[in-house]
Amino acid sequence: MSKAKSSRERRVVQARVTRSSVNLQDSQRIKPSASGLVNDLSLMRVSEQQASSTRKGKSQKDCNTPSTKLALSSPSGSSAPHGALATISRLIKLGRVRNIVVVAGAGISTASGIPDFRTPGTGLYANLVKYDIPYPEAIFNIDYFSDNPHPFFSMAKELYPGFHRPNYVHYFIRMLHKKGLLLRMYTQNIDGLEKLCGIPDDKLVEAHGSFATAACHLCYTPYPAEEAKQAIMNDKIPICTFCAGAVKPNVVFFGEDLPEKYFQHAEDFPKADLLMIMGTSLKIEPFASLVNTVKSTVPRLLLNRDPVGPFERRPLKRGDYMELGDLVDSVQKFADILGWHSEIQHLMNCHENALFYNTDPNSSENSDSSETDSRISDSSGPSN
Ligand code: CNA
Repeated sequence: MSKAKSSRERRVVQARVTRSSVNLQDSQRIKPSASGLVNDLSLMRVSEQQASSTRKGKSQKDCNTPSTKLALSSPSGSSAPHGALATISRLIKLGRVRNIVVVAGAGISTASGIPDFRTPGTGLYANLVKYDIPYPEAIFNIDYFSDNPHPFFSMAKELYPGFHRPNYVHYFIRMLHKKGLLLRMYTQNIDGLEKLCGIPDDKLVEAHGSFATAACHLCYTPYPAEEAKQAIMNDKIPICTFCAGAVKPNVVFFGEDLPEKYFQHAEDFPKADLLMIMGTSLKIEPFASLVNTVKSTVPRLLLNRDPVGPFERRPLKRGDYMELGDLVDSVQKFADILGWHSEIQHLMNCHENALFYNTDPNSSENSDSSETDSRISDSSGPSN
């Protein structure tokens, strides 16, 4: 009883920030400081960038647009790459960026075979008939779960870590860490692929929880995660031994408190010198509004199929950049410009092989360079 109570009390004492599907307005960003990265560099003009984004938006499937060709050919060719990725790469190469905060969503995992929520046709929301629920959000609604946990459990069976592999995008983020550039990654994903690709715990905030632990949804009494998984995989409902409520993995539902670690954002975002937003529709609060809490002088780069959140406004805010299209394509292009592509490929191959053969992934990956930590390493400038 006391265990359950103290867990519940902790949740109440901590700021009452709960997950909600309502997207707030693009709130005011923190006041600009006198100097900042945006002012430091001769950044590409916003109008030029938007023209380029609009062109790409119109012909996302056409990989042969002149700007794409130029950016792809330039690392080894004579023309200097231009566009959002080239501008941000320049900042990184100049050593102007050392504390990157990554904000990510389901779009970074679609290349791993996990559907997102909102992509028309393939997203979970478009394929809800099999879960037999009255409206899409019901699957993550705690009251609905209380009445009928089956829809969530049948979706959970597909999302449980172990069935999917991280993709190039995850390893790109891992490379940011390896280069000593990642301050923190804030993910909405519950698939565990960030951890699986080797992003360390202290660099990761799983804002919407994970399957790593489980508890009763009523009294919060902890329950062994592995036992919960076994029950769910066998189409059974894990039952709380204390109050007989249904147990669920500690994935945050609408109306539930976010994990304590999420509140680290209050320190991280003001420290960021680049915000990268990847594969999210920025529709779920309070997470979505985090992107408005970096200093206004800090560049924000959106990598997504379509413009979302503050990137929907026209004209774009100064210092906002976006590369629209498939994430793996965009990230590979980014890695090409940075000169990191083969290093990421190597890291990915070594790590995946080691996981496959069940050996220590870190021994082979770090044979040619050691992993760094941006908070303790000063001298680890980006290499390319
Ligand atoms: P969402 O609302 O489905 O948005 C995903 C965004 O990513 C959309 O804007 C898509 O256009 C974009 N996108 C998808 N695939 C690609 C791609 N290959 N290239 C470029 N862009 C792409 O999902 P959000 O993450 O914004 O919503 C947050 C929810 C989703 C979280 O609470 C998660 O728990 C939940 N979710 C997580 C997973 C997972 O863990 N993998 C899967 C499905 C849903």
